[in-house]
Amino acid sequence: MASKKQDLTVELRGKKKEVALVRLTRPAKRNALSDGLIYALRDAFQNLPASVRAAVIDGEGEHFCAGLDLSELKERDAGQGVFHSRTWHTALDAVQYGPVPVIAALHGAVVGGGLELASSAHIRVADATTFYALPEGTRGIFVGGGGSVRIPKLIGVARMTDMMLTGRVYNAEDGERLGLAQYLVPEGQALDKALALAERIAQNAPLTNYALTHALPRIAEQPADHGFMTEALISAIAQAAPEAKARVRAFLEGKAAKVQKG
Ligand code: 1HE
Repeated sequence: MASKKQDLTVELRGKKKEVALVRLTRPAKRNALSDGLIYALRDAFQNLPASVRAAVIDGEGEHFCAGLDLSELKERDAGQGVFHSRTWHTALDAVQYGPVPVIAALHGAVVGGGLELASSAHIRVADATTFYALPEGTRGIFVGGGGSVRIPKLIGVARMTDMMLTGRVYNAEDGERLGLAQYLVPEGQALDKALALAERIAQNAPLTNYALTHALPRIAEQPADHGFMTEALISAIAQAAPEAKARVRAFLEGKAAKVQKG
């Protein structure tokens, strides 16, 4: 089952349709993010079917995403520019703070707004062809899709500043070493790896996944004292769920998997 909006498809995978594969399908323009595509992304993540427990984003063709559609960067005045940036914020917030964990499967160019989109996912899997850049600096503009908030959390302010000031491009190995991606796989294998991770994540208790995607990033922003309190609240809520009790009981009865050496 697949649905199609502007340059975007949503396909449900898995026995219970528990994984949504959200694909950018504008390869002729390197999946550049037009306004229509940004709205389609927002709508897709705000309207995931109830069966979905995890999602994967990928891009059709040789590149994940070339960022903002530069052909639409016409003469916006300052007010329209603010509105445009806020539209991106809404869409990428729908990715980060939607109902389920999201994994970005990366290959080829992950640049500008493409890196902003990838940064809004919870896990990034990159194949060996992946490269990362923030060409905004050299195009006389600035990030506007939440990159200045999210990217420093992955690689630090100094590295992002360098990428924008100098146009520095990081390759796939650099990206994994620095924390732009958590997984590095051979060419052509990012989607399969991301789908396998999504399938595994989909088996977690939904409340644990929700705590990880909604509570953890907020706890990390809180002063420690507030963070400890929020942690106590969310962990108490998670462990009170019948599903948590059943999972712990299964382990104690020797019916659940042990942690295996990595
Ligand atoms: C585009 C875009 C785009 C390609 N907007 N049309 N992003 C950038 O500055 C990156 C610009 N793109 C590139 O550097 C390269 O296209 C790539 C490295 C991504 C891919 O190179 P390549 O050789 O595979 O493709 P290409 O021949 O450059 O592009 C194929 C077509 O896609 C071509 O159009 P055509 O009609 O001539 O075939 C390109 O014009 C088109 N295309 N990228 C529009 N980005 C919220 S603020 C975010 C701010 C930003 O993201 S700024 C960074 C924008």
